[in-house]
Amino acid sequence: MKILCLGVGGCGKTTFVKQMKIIHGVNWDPIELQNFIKVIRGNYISGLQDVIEIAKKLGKGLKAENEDNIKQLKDYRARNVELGSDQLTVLRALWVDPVVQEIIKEHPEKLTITHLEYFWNNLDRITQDDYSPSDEDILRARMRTAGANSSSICIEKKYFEFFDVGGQKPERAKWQSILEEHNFSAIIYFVASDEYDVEDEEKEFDDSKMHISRLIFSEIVSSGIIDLKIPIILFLNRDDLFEERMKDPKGFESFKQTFPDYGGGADKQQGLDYLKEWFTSVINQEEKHNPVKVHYTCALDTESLVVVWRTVREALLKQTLDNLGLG
Ligand SMILES: Nc1nc2c(ncn2[C@@H]2O[C@H](COP(=O)(O)OP(=O)(O)OP(=O)(O)O)[C@@H](O)[C@H]2O)c(=O)[nH]1
Ligand SMILES: [Mg+2]
Repeated sequence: MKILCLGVGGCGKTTFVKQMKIIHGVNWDPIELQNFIKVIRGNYISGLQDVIEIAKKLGKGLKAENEDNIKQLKDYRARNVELGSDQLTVLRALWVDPVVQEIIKEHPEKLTITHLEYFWNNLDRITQDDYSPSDEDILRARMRTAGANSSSICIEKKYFEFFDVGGQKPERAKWQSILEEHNFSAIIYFVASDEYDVEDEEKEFDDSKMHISRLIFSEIVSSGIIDLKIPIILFLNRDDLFEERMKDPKGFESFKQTFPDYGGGADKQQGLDYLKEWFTSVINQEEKHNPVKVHYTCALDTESLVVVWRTVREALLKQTLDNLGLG
């Protein structure tokens, strides 16, 4: 069974596939582990570079004594720089700057490295010479996917092949040919539910990332390039981050501003139910579209994903039998 994971950048496709490997006992090979170490250490660099950019856009200046540190940080390349004592001195000085802390606390939705604070809280462990990343570190590491990666995982004696594609704009241009080349049994469409008001990073439209995500979802369900029988599963993912934002009065206010007709409260379930309706309303029921099921997910939470995946897998197996007339 080939399953295609789609969704705009940062919505959790790669994290989900990592979870599938963790849940089904696939071991990370030494090369993969080395790569994760590089990615995680690079996340400190790109995460802080990103915070400095956000500060600039918001017109907030860091302390004058950090001017030189900012210059140094600019020259670091996330994929190549070692986190040696010189670099750590620069990073630590910037990290404790009040403006950096303010952005981390007040504008978490603007950060492209979602788990920057988690990594900082684990800095001593992660910078040790004999550091080996835990599953949690691996799940929280952020690296944009380029192209398509396929992972074949044996689940209860059946092979499932997960196709994880890049979701940033230049990557999306490749989706059509991937769809045409392969015979997918199902598509999982991911949405970062917490990103309802996040600006589109590619500045393609004035709309938020979530509006673009819905537009793309609507194109997929009505494009005609997907066999009408292929089930589409919508994951309203990052529901833990969505809950945090709804609990925060500023986050809730912004939700109401983004969706003026929302009549519910500052509640995770009500908010997600609204988003589910909003996304699925693009499906034209008249046209006998692909069956669409919706799940609220947290791709970091292994236990809850075991349950979600079991439901998805059973539905897919049933659908396959139905399509063969054996259901
Ligand atoms: N808290 C939380 N973080 C999540 C969740 N899902 C993904 N993330 C984090 O969000 C970031 C982006 O996730 P990825 O899986 O890399 O996103 P992607 O869809 O593969 O993005 P592209 O490869 O750019 O298309 C990572 O740092 C993940 O750890 C979730 O449900 N909850
Ligand atoms: Mg990815």
